[in-house]
Amino acid sequence: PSPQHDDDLAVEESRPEVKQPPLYRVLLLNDDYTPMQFVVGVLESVFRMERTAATRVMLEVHTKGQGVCGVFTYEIAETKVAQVTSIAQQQQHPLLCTMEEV
Ligand code: TYC
Repeated sequence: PSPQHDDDLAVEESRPEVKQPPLYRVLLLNDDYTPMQFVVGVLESVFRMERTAATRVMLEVHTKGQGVCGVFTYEIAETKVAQVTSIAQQQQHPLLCTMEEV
């Protein structure tokens, strides 16, 4: 690459080579029907949370309407949303999971 941009200059080598990718929050939304234990299980399996953290996030969603499951790059966030949606649909729960740029 031509040395016209700062990122290409050898004297700037201690700086990151490229910009950080955009990040996305994955959110769970509350509903009246999905069992609490199912939501805790989803947070443990899809988001690799310990039972205590999963229970805390589930209760935050339950009381506040939504909650953050984690922050990821686009493809990882998209995959986790798809995993949650698939598991919920298989079990016929109306659980909704979405993502938004941080
Ligand atoms: N509100 C649900 C209940 O009372 C529990 C629940 C929590 C549902 C979190 C969805 O994302 C959710 N059974």
